[in-house]
Amino acid sequence: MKLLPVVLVLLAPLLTSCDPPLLPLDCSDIYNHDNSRPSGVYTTYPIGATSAVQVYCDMDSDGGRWMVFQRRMDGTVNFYRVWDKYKTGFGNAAGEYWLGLESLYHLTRRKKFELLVDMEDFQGNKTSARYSSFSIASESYGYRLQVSGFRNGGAGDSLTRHNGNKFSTFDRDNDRWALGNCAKSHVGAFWYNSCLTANPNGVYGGGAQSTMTGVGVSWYSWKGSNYSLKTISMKIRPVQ
Ligand SMILES: [Ca+2]
Repeated sequence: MKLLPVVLVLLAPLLTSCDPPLLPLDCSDIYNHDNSRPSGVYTTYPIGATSAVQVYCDMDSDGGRWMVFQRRMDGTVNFYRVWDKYKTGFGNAAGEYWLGLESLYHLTRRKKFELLVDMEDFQGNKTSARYSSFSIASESYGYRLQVSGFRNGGAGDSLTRHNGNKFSTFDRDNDRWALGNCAKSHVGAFWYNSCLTANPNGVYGGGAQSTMTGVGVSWYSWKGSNYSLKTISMKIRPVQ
């Protein structure tokens, strides 16, 4: 009867030495390990130990812990890309980038996430939209989007219309427009319906565009279909 505590005490150092090294899945894991970490670029492992990927963590907005999976800010990265690039990701975590659908799928499969979309126009006005639930399906289901629970931060809701749609690129037409390809006609890649109320991966260009209708970086419920935003970022964090 007296042996058990002794055995546990002897085993304790062994058990703790078996703890795996910290391999954060997302920005929330980084924050929870050390909540003094500032916003910036961090290495995460959304798919597993061999899948190190650089991401931008927003540790400031509304309590922080946000993992950015999409960001436009200066037009330096081309977002008109093929399916395989949207699957694996591209760009630079310190600037414009797309994390990758495969990483997003593995993240949202493991935990329940909420979504924040931050945006800014060329006059310096900033606003946002928030969704209490965000996940995507696997590639065999076209990375179908599940988004719900809209809460207005001033930008209005331009994403609920995309709920339930598969992802489409110019070389992979999964949209609901039978007569054409939304990714081609709107020069982007997204969970297109037939076709869109938001085009975060559209063509980067300055503000109001009279000659580039519907192809800019848009969020219809805030600035309409012909205004291409200065910045937009889509970020997720686990629901606590
Ligand atoms: Ca189509």
